[in-house]
Amino acid sequence: MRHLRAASDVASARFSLEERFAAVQAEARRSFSRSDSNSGTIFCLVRMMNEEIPNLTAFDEAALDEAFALVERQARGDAAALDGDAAVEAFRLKWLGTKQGRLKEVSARWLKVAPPEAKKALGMRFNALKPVVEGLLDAALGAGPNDAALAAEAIDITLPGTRRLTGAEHPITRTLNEITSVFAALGYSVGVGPEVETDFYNFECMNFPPGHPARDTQDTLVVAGQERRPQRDRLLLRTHTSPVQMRTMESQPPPVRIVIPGKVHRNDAADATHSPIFHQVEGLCVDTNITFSDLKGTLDHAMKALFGSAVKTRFFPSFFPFTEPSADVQISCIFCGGKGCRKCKNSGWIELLGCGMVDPAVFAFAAEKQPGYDPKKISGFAFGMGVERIAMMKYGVSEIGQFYAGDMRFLGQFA
Ligand code: 2U9
Repeated sequence: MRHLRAASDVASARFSLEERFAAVQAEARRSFSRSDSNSGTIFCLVRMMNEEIPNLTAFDEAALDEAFALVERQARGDAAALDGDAAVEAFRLKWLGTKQGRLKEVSARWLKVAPPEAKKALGMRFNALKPVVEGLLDAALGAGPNDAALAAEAIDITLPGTRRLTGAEHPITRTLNEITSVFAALGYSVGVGPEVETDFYNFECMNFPPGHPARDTQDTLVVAGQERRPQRDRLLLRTHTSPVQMRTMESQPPPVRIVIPGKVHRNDAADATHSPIFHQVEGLCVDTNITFSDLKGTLDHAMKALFGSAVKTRFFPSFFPFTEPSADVQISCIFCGGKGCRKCKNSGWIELLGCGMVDPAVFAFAAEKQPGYDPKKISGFAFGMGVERIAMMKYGVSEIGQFYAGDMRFLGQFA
C-alpha cells in the first residue's frame, strides 16, 4: 500500500502524464532495492506499476511450487482479461518481452539468487512455466496450443483402450430383413400390425369359420376371461401375420403389394425345430389379372435371391383355408445341389414355404369395407414362410432354441 500511496501522491501533485510515469518507475526502482534486503518471510511482495513479482528467499520444493503457481496465476489472470489486439500485444510484451518481460525477470531474479543445489529444480519449473505463458498468448491470438503445451497434455495412444463389443443384428432379424428386402426390391411395401388380435382378423376373415376344424391346425393362445364377448371380438395371440394383410386391404383399394414380417404365437410344444413363438414373413399381391404364374415367377425369383441363382423351385398341391388353389414350395437342396444328402433325406429337395391364390371368400371380407376387392374383378396371390426355418438352413443351425437362449458364444458368430 505504501508504494501505491506514493504513486497517488505523485498523481495528486498535478504533474504531466510523462512526469507521473517517470515518478512511478523511480518509486518502483526504489521498492526493488528495498525489497532485496527483506528476510524472514518466503516472499517479499514488491509492487511495480501495479504488478507483483515475489522475491524468492526459500528454495525448497514447496516454496518453489508456491512461487511458480503464483506467477502462473498472474499470467492466467492477465490472459483472461485480454480484449482486443492491443491488449494481446501488451500481454506479449509484459510476459514474454525479451528485455523487460516478466519471465525474463523471474529467470534473472530467481535463478540469480538461487543456491546451486536449487538451480535445477528452479530451472525445470521455469521451463514448464514458459510454454504455459506462450500457450496463453497463442490462445489469445486465436491459434491452437503450442507444441510444448500439447506435449504437456499428450496421452499414450499405444495403451490398450477400453474394449467395447460391437453389436450385430440377431440372425433372425438379419434373415427377416433379407427376406423383406428381396420383396421390397420388387416394389412391395412393408407392413406391421398387433400381436394381440381379434378372433375375427386372425381366423374368421381368413376363412376359418367358428368351430371349423382347420382352426386346430393353428393351436392358439387366447386371452383369458372373454367368454361374455362375441367370439369375433375375443382376443388371442396372432398365429400368423395374415391379419395385417386383411387390415391393409380394408384400408386401401387394390392394387396391393405388401410383405409382413413379424412374431407369431402357437400353442406348440418346443422341440429342435419348433418354438411356440416364431417369426414369419407373409406376402400379398392383389391386382387385376394376377395369375398362378405370377406367383411362381415371384417366388422362384425370391428363392434364387435368398439362396443363390442355382436354386430351383417346385410347387406341390396343398391346402390352406385362405388360398385356393394352395401349394407347398420346395427348393433344390442348398447343401447337395439336388443330388441327395442327409439334409434333404436323399430327395434333393427341401420344403420351405406355402402359397396360393387368395380365396374369393377372403376377398369378400375385404370388399365389405373396400368394394374394389370384388373377387370377380381382381385376383391375387399370397405366400408365407417361417423365418427360423430359413435362418437355420442358411446358417447351419440345428437347434431352434439357440436363437432365443441369448448365449453370446452362439450370437457372437453373427457379429
Ligand atoms: C391374406 C390372404 C392369404 C398367407 C399364406 C401360407 C400360404 C403358408 C406358412 C408357411 C410356414 C406359415 O410359418 S408357417 O408355418 N404359411 O403356407 N401363408 S399363403 O396367405 C394369405 C395371407 C393373407 C389376406
